[in-house]
Amino acid sequence: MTKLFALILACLALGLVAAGCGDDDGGDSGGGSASTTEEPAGGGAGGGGAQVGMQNIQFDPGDITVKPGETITFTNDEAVPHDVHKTSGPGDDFSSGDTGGMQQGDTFKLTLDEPGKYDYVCNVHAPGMAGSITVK
Ligand SMILES: [Cu+2]
Repeated sequence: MTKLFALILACLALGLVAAGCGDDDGGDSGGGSASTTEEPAGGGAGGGGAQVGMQNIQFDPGDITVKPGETITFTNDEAVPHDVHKTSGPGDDFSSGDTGGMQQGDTFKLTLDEPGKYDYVCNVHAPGMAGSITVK
């Protein structure tokens, strides 16, 4: 009886030790974990969009294609007043405001929801300074 009892005690003890060794010490995993995956810029709504510059009395680029609702930003990159006025295309007219109202550094943001082709000019320099936006 005593031997059996001792054996049972031994088994219990071993079991406890094994269990004790089994507790996972996960604290040592790689330290810094600095591998934060960076999301691509402009993934959010309204981020980025299309850019159209105004320089050398031209829109640059003159013809662009955007998705519906994508923001198009016109920027006057030179010391010559410009503007943006729609000449044809679906929906309501758009414009940057007064003729020649955009000074150097001024921007005009536009979004178009309806698919189609939109033509526009700079009224100061039309017809030579013109461009188009295709929405699809
Ligand atoms: Cu112009």
